[in-house]
Amino acid sequence: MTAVVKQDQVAEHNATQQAGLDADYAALGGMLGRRGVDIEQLTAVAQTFAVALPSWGVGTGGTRFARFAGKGEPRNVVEKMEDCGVIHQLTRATPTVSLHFPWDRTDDPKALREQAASYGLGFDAVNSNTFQDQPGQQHTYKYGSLTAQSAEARAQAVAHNIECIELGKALGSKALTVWVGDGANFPGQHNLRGALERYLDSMRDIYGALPADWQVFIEHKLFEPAFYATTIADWGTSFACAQQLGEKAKCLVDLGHHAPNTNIEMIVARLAQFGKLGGFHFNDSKYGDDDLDSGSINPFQLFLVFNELADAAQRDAALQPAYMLDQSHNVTDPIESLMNSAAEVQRAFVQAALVDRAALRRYQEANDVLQSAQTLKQAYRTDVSPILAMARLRSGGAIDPVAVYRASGYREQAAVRRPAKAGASSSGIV
Ligand code: LRH
Ligand code: MN
Repeated sequence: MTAVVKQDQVAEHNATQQAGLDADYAALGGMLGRRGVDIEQLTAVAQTFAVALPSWGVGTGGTRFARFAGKGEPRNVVEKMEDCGVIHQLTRATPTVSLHFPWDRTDDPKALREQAASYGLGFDAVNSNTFQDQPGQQHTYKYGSLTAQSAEARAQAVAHNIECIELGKALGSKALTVWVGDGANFPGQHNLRGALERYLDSMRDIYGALPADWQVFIEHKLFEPAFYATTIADWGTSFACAQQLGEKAKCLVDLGHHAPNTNIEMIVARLAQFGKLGGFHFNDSKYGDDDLDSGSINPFQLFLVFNELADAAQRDAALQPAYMLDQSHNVTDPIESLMNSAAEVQRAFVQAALVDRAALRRYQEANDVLQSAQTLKQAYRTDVSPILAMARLRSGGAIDPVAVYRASGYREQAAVRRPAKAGASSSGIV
C-alpha cells in the first residue's frame, strides 16, 4: 500500500504516544472488566468499523454566500484520492470513498480504481447529480429532474443515473445513491401527486438498469433547494417509494435532512424493522442541513442511532447498512475534519457495543424507566478514546492522526504541488 505520509513518521509519533496509551488502555480495561466487559473483544470490534469518505468533502466547502478556498485543495479526482489515502492511512477506518458524478468524472475508471487500491481504498455507493445543470446540457433541471414536467429532462436525468451505474460498475461500487432536490417553492407550482408519480416512473427506469447485486439508495431531505414542497421530503415517502420499486431499493438517512428535534434514531429503528435501511450520510447540524462534522453538535443522537443499529443487528445479523460521511468543511482543514469525524462515528459504534442489552431488556420489561435510561447513559458516558486509539495502532494507523498529519507538513506540500486554479471551485460544492 502506498504510504502518502512517510510511515516512519507515523511509527515515530506512535512510539512517543505508546506508554500513555498503554496506561489509559489498562485503566479503561480495569474499569470495563469490573463491568464484565472484555476490552480486548471491544477493541477487536472497533477494528471492524469502516465508514466511507465523501470525495466532495476533501475540498473546502462553502455556502451560497461564499466559499473561502483552502490551501492545496484537490483540483481533480486523482488528488481527492490522494487526500482520502492520507485519511485512511492514519485512521485505518475509511477504506472506501463515495464518488459524485460528474464532479468526479474520469475517462479512465480502471486507472482510478488502481490508484485508489494503491492507497488501500475501494468505492462505496456512487452519487448522481441532477440538481445542477452542467455546461452544454440540453435540458435544464431548473424545474426538476426525475420529476420534471419535461419528458426530455426526465429522460436526460434517467440516462445520467444509468451512466453513473456504468461508471460505478467499472470502479467496483455496488450501489447508487439518488438524491434529487426536486420540489416546489410555492403552493400550486406543481401537482404534488403528479410530481411523485413522475419520480416513480423515472426511478423504475433507473431500477431496471441496476445489476443483480446492486442497490439503489433513496435519500430524503425535508427542504432546500425547494422551500415549499420537496418531492422526497421524509422517510415515509422514501420508504413507500422503495417498497414500490422493489427489494434492491433501500432508504438512505442523511442526519441533516430532518426538521429540528426529529427522532432520527426512531426512523432508523423503523427502516431496519421493515428491511429498508440502506445506508447513512453521517454529519451533524444545529439548524438546517448544516453538514457539520459528525458528533460535533449532538453526539448523544449519533450514539442513539448506533444503539438502534446494534439492537437491529441483534435481530438481523445480515443487516449491513452503508456507512458514509457527507459533510462540508467550510472553516477547517477537510482532512482533519474527516479524520476526526470518522473517529467520532467509530466512537458511537463502540459505545453502542458497550450497552448491556440483557440488563436493558430486563429493566424495560420491568418498566424500570430510570435504570433503562441509565443503562444507555452508562455506555454513552464511557470514554472509549483508548480503545479507538489502540484500534488505530493495531490496524497500522496513528494513535493521534491529526498530530501526525500536522507534523507531516502534507498540507503545506500540497499547496506547493497544487497551485490553485484561479476562480475554479475544485471541490464541486459551493
Ligand atoms: C444533499 C446531499 C446529497 C449529496 C449532496 C452533496 O443535501 O446530502 O447527499 O448529493 O448533499
Ligand atoms: Mn447527503
